Amino acid sequence: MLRAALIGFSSSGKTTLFQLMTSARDSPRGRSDVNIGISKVPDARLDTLTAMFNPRKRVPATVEFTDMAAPARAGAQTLVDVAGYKNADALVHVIRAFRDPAVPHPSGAVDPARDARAMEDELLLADLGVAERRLERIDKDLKKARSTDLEKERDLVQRCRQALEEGTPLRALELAGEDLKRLRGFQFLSAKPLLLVINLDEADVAGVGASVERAAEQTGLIGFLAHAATRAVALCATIELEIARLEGADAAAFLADLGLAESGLDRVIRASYDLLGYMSFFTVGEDECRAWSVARGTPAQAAAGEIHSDIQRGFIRAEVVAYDALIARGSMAACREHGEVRLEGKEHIVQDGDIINFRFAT
Ligand SMILES: Nc1nc2c(ncn2[C@@H]2O[C@H](COP(=O)(O)OP(=O)(O)O)[C@@H](O)[C@H]2O)c(=O)[nH]1
Ligand SMILES: [Mg+2]
Repeated sequence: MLRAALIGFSSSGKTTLFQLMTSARDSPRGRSDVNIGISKVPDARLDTLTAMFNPRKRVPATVEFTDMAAPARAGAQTLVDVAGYKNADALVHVIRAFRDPAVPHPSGAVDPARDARAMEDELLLADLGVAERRLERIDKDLKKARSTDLEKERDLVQRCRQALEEGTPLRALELAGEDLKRLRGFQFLSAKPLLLVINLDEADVAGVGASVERAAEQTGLIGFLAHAATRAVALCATIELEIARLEGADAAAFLADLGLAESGLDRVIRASYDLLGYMSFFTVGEDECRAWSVARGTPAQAAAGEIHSDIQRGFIRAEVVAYDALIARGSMAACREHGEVRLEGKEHIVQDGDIINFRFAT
């Protein structure tokens, strides 16, 4: 499951957004300052499959959101201590753009671009600390014994340190392959994909809010959209909360009034999903129709592991039908007749929308 952490300065709207996004809520044991909740990934294909198979259960893919008490302003608290950020696949930075004088801004004035930069600086600083500590450790170890592996790691971490010192977030290095693997263990915060949620003023939703570009332009955040592994969504958390309380048809009418095609909830989840290059495959049957999320490029055997480690271990074959083929033929039986159910091996790369039946031995 995809895990996203909400970050942002105090009173930016994190908890409001969290309430909007998630149904379940709880705190890890002994901590009242952390909320963890689950969001369902909206996917019309799952609705279509559910209508086709009429299963007892319909289970969408999910995203986990974490909301924590955060620094009141830049520098007030180091982020690196916060384990929840480190374990996240992506960071969702909630940026205050609403003006409401009844909610004081911790830095005195509303300035979205300043907050975005300040948060980036926090991430860079936290990572710089991690990189420096690691380099000290590596140097010590290299004095004791030579190791080409450690030397490679030193070169990489030095490259990271240099980037951080120059103010470049590690996500901009677009590391791949072995470098990426080496870096994974560090959980560098600035290496994580970043979603900016521009929390607009009520008055701006219907106008600038209808397009992210316009909202980013108006709030001075347009420059950030060009950054690597960075995306933005513009919404007004309090209005979205109102919409979420309405019934389906009323909610749709409210959205249409504002000139919006999709709720903020759906946009945030979709953007997080895209940002990480996630996609869905489906399992179908009378018992349940279910969406599973995996990163693009995931082979069939690893995808099976999303469902159960036994299925991954005992993997024999995957029976795969493309979503469009199933919809065009109308049933699994018809797909079988037309040779559209393929038998794939463990290396087969799962495609978005694949309907898969895993064959496995236990
Ligand atoms: N006017 C307005 N107020 C908001 C909006 N989003 C959040 N707030 C208010 O700002 C205050 C702080 O919000 P909260 O979600 O607790 O911020 P957090 O500290 O980042 O978790 C609350 O009183 C919210 O009701 C918004 O879009 N517009
Ligand atoms: Mg909060």
